[in-house]
Formats: sequence, C-alpha cells, structure tokens
Amino acid sequence: MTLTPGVDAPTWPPEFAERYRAAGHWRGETFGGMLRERAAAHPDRIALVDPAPERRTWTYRELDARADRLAAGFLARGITKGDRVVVQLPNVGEFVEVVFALFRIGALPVYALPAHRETEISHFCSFTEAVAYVVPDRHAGFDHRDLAARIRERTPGLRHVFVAGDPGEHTALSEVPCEPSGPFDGPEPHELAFLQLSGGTTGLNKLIPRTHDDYLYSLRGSDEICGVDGDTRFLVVLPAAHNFPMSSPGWLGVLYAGGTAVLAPKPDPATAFPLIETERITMTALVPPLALVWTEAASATGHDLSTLELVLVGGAKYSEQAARRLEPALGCTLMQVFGMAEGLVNYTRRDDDTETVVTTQGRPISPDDDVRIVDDQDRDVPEGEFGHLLTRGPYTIRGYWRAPDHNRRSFTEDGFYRTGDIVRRTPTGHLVVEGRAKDQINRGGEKIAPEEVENIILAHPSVHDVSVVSVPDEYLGERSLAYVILRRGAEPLKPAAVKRFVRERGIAAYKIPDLVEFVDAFPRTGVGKISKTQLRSAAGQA
Ligand code: OOB
Repeated sequence: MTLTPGVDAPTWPPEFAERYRAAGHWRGETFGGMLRERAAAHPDRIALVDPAPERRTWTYRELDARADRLAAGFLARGITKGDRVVVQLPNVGEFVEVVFALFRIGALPVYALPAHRETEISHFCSFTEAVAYVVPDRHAGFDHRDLAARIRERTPGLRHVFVAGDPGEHTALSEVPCEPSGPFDGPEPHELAFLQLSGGTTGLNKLIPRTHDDYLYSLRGSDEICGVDGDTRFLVVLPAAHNFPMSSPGWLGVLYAGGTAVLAPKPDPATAFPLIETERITMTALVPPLALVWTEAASATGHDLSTLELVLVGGAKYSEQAARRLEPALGCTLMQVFGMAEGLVNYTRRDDDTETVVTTQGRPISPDDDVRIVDDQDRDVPEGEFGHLLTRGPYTIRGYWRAPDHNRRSFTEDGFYRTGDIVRRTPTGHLVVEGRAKDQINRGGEKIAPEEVENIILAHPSVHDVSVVSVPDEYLGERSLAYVILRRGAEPLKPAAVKRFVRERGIAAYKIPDLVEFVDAFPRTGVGKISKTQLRSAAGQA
C-alpha cells in the first residue's frame, strides 16, 4: 500500500531537509544499500553471530544474499513497498534477516517486543493495517503460534503469519526465500524505513516513523562517538527490537561500521559473561538494573571479561553511586546514554572526566540537535535551571504515525518534540535528567503508560476507579502500584486477583502492577482531577 508522505507520517519542512542534506547528515543512503555496500567491501567478515542453541554465523556476503532471497520470497507472497509487517522476534539471527529483507523491498517492520501479548500485538496489527506478522515458535515458555492464531482471527487484513522455527498451522519462515528475479524497486532514502514503538503515556503505544536518511545519520553519529569500527564485537543483550540496542550504537551501528554483532539469548551474567569471553566482546549496552547485576557479578566471575572495552548504560536514570562502581568492577569505560525512540540521543563522551560521566546523561549527537529547556508556558528557563526538554533535529521525528490530535499536543508549532523529561544543562552542555512530567512509569528502562493499565483494571466488574503510579524501587528505579477503589457492595478483592485479571487480558508481563492497594478515595487536584503527584508521594512514604 502506498503511503502518503506527510499524511501517514509528518515529515521535516523542506528548508530543514535541505539544511540536513547540505550539512552532510542525510547522505541519501538506505539500509538495503548499506548492507549491499558492506557485503561488497568486506564479504567474508562475520556480521552476525547467533550463539544459541548451536552457534550460527553470517558473513556480510551471506547476510546480504539471505536478505535478498527472503525479500524475493516476501514479494512473491504479495508483500510490497509500504506494507507494514509486525516483527516480534527475540535476539535470533532471523530477526536481522527479516528486517533487512523488508528494508530491501521498502516494507516497514513494526518492532514489537517479545514480551508483548494479545492487547499490544492486535493494536499494532490493526492500527498499522499490517499484512504479515513474524513470530518465533516458542520463546521464554510462551507459544507465539497460539497468540498469532488468535491475532489472525481478529485481524482480517493480516494475510500471513511467518514462524521462525516449527510453524505449526502457519508458514515456516524458512520456506519463504526464493531466487530474486531482478533488482528490487526499493525505498528512497527520505522514505520510511520502519515504525518504532513509543513508551507511551496515553493508552496504547504510539508508533514512531523513522526514515532511512534520519536513522542512518543517528547510527553514523553514534558510531563516531562510541568508536565503533570493523573490529567492534558488540553483544546485544537487551531486546534487539528496542531502539537503544538497535541504534545507540547497537547492532545496526555495528553493521554500519563493518563490525560483528553477537546476539545474547538472555541478559543475565550466567549467559552473557561466557559469551563475552568466547566471542571476545568489546562493547555492549545495558539498562541500569542490569548494569547493577553485572557490576555485582563481575567480582565473583571466573570468566575473562578483559576484552570488554565500553559499556553503555541508558534507558532510565542510572544512579551516581552505581555509575561509580561500574568501571572498576568491569574493567572498562562507561558511557551514559539518554535517548528516546522519537529521536534525540545524548552520550557522555570518551574524553569526559569521571565526574561528568557519573553525574550527567550526556550531550546530543549532533550540532544540529536543537535543545530547549522551558517552563510550563514554553518560555526558556535561565541557563542551568531545570525545565521541560523540547527538541528537534536531523533524526528527531516531526510527528507520530497517523496521530494528528496527539501530535498537536506532543509537538510545538515549530516542530519541537515535547519529550516529557525534566532536565537541566551543565555549563559543558551535558544534560542531567531530573525527573519526568509525562504520565509514564519507567520500570528499569521498560516504559509503562499508566492509562493503558488503568483501562484494563477498570473493566473489572468490582472496580469503581483506579489510578496507577510509580513507586521508587532500589533495583528497578521504579515499580508500578495500582490504587483501586472498589464498587460499593462489591465482593472484596485480593491484590493477586487484580494482577491475574490484568494478566488474563493478554498484556506484556512488565505492565502488570507490581503492587495493588485498595483505598476509599483518591486525592484530587484543585480542578477535581486525580492528583498523581499526591498518590506518588503517599506511596513513597508507605
Ligand atoms: C530509550 O528510548 P525509549 O523511547 O524507550 O524511552 C525514552 C525515555 C526518555 O524520554 C526518558 O524518559 C527515559 O526514556 N530515558 C532516561 C534515560 N534514557 C532514557 N531517563 C533517564 N536517564 C537516561 N539515561 O530509552 C533509549 C533510546 C535510545 C538510547 C537510549 C535509550
């Protein structure tokens, strides 16, 4: 299906696009073309390693050829340029093959996370009018083929389900590839490459339309800052579909530079440390809770971690105390990353002093990242004071996919994205994340929109009202707490029953409230709205 530029996805005004091209940020590359060039330049280098259950490797030539054959197979099944394909694969080689095959024909991967369930997947499939859904057979004890069957039943437009592994009633991904009959009529560099997921604040996730030009620029910038090159061996520990391990600099940044990406099936030290040793890993990206676990496990490990040179930590606030411990424990350099799938990514730099690295969340990739820090009336705050972070630039979107109303609230008239983060800027231009104005819970890097969970709990027949808030947590940074008011005369409920009700609705497990408390009333603001601030502080004192 052809997409209408500027309608499905708002785009940069022409004068900005011209500026970003003239500055050399947008170079007219596509992902399909990028892989083709790397395969020509160094065909026999290893691009990808999938170590489990038995070790598989892909050279650049093999990855390129396999993407071609899979692209030809998708085309033969009627998947064409502009079509959306929901991809829900864990960290396996097939994930990379599938997305490069889609890039090559200009179909758009929609990056679901392995944890997503019926609620999220059916939203992605129906909202994007997806024609196909790609799943593993089983992952983490869950049968994705059953989920796919249910999704297919309720989504008439979904024509294909492809399964990596044993397909059951669906089509095996391994059956799809065929000989290409000629060159592909691929996408233009300014066109969309894929849809990423937003953390979300209101109800279900918004979708983030990223172009080849803009995303490739963020990769190039990230590679330069992190020192990624052909010798880099990057361990993908977090879910490969998330923006951070994908592009900051992530496995895509590594492929861009001609290095090797190794896919870890699980993030725990028992899985990752042996891989660091045997695969001679030089770089990885972690969320703060994982960085804590690794820091603690490093002292007792018998594995040789000495190849590890750089660890990036981001996705949620990393405490200064924890940050101070990482470098000595893991014997490598730390870089903090404060990024967002909507665009802007900040890094501390390799030549920053230790104080800057442990106390700030970095500065933007690009000299053309416009950053404003403003008060509630959108007026710039005095330098050094904290306020709302607004940003626009060569790799920050100008609007979400098909969400004009939401876009009016989330972007200023002159195109700045309202990040919802409260930050201040140090004299060196580094940003310090002080908090958040958006109604979102950041559970160790996994984002939860309270409203989505509230809507599910409200459907319970005994529930009169509900408010979901964050509570501080030593390990995760934040956990979720659902305050529930029961209907008058309703059967009393136990917290476990509320959690079970949410789980049974088919939702990612990380969104199930960690805690449930029953109350008689909510504190209200002056205008009668529920005061989440008061609820949060009540929870903090509990
Ligand atoms: C990354 O992307 P998202 O889209 O999952 O989440 C973005 C939000 C930010 O707006 C901020 O609220 C929070 O996550 N965040 C941080 C942070 N990094 C992200 N809050 C405090 N300190 C940090 N270092 O999370 C993401 C995307 C690309 C690179 C890194 C992270």
